[in-house]
Amino acid sequence: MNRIPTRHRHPLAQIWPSEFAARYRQAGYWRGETLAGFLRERAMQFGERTAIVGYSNGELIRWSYAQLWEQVETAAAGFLALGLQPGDRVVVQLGNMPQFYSVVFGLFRAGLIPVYALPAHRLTEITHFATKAEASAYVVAARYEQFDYLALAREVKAAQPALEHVIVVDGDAGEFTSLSSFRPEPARLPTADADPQSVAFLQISGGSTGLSKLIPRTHDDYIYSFRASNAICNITPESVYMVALPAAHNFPMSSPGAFGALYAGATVVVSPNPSPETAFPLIAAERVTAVGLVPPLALLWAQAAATTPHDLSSLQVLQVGGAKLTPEAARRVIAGLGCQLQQVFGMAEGLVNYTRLDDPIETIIETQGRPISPDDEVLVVDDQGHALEPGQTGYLLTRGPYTIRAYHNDDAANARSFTEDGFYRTGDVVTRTPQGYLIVQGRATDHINRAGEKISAEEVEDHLLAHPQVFDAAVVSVPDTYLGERICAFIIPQQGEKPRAPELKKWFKQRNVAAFKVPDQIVFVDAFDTTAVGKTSRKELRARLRAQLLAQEAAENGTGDKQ
Ligand code: OOB
Repeated sequence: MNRIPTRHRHPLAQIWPSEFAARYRQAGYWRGETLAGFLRERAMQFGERTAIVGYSNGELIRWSYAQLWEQVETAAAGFLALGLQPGDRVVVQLGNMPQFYSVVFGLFRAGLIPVYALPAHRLTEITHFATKAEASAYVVAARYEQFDYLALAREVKAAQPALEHVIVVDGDAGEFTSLSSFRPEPARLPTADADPQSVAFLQISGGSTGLSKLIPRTHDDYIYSFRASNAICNITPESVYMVALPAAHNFPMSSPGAFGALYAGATVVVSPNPSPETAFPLIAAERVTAVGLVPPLALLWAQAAATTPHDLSSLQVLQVGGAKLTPEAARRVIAGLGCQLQQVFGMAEGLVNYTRLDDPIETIIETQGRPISPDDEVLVVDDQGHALEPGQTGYLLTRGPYTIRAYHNDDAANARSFTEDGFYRTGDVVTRTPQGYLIVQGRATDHINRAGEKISAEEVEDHLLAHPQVFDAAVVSVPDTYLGERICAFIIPQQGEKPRAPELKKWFKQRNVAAFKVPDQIVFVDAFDTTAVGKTSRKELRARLRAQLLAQEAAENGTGDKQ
């Protein structure tokens, strides 16, 4: 047995000081519900209503609440029959398919802990999550978007032997376990629900330094965030919510997302990908009422809506978040789709801000909304950590009833990311209006927000530095018309050698990392000009290179994106 014995694992916990926990319970935010518990209740309440619609192996599947719950219980029993023990962590890497929900709720039902990976992640990331979370199992689809996950699973298993089981949700499972081999065995299932204060799953952060950190969220805090989101976003049993972004992202999961929709007894429609070609016919056929998108997709949809033959008139609310939607883009989205726009500024660590549906149009266009909860504490501070007045711009810190106090198993990140009194340093630079709305101006940390996907500059640099022909590398974000930001790598080649840009891009594939981390633009330089005496920090260097590039592009009259 390679399994990491329970007693040797890092304990999972997310702990708020007792006076805060008492206040959040007193205020009715934390109600002692669990993720599996609420779905069981909905199955009893809404048995025959449609819970989930989506494609699996090219076939449209439609599950009622009762059927979804049956799938959940079968999955739970199957995981436990493999020998997995409550508390074991399971890396889940599934695309947008109905089984995403039967698997994760099945894990909740069994007391197992999903660790969410994205379909784009590759060996490097999956091994990191599996190692960091001390995972015992890995759930994949055989193929998704032309990629062979069985081959990846073999590599992951070789790299991380403690990961004992691979479960394949559809297609040929090869030497691994097929989800369809799971049988309902009610006797195996725990009779008691999980502790509502316990950690339900590990979400991944859009790491600003190095590899992603793991975010432990509890049943109580997460359920509060989507229950309160439902009220703000007007999600009712009649709503039809579409998941168009990757299902494992916090935004389409809980803001209010699929979990909010299921909590409300609404219908979740899972679009296999976010392209208008795929999503528009589903919107028309299922009468979708709400969907969340990142800004580049919202602009694409607004453009495609002008000529589409599909009837999009059921759409009531288009939520846009994950990256900054400029006022100009907001106007274009409203004009193109003709439905209500809602800006969403959130983070997997917790805090979520929404513009309200009845806000004045200027607020909806110009701001990224205000927090969900009256108990979300928001501080905007200067370099010295002093609180600033409304209207001034500074660093956003926050704590509250659904914002974590610590990452999992990462003392260094925790020391950096949280103040002594438990505020999370979001890394975002914002202005708060006198009405308490936030306007995102930029960020303090060096990551690239590429179409909503957060990429650590340091992580990309590390991959480049591993290349034999690279002497030094600095990676920066550059404004991009389509992506919002793109990844630009400045490279000093080794003496006498000059790698070609396409080769460097291929290098990332060889390194087995997600394709969204590959630099979009590569600029070769002879040296980094260190004008200051002594060693310049990476942060300053990146800022200077970025400024030089922007100045140069402006001088060339912004002739569009470069390769
Ligand atoms: C969402 O979550 P993450 O964890 O992928 O990324 C969080 C970061 C924020 O700190 C901020 O830098 C950026 O993404 N961000 C925005 C934004 N929404 C997120 N920046 C500007 N404007 C916005 N509207 O991205 C996320 C989680 C839940 C709901 C929505 C988004």
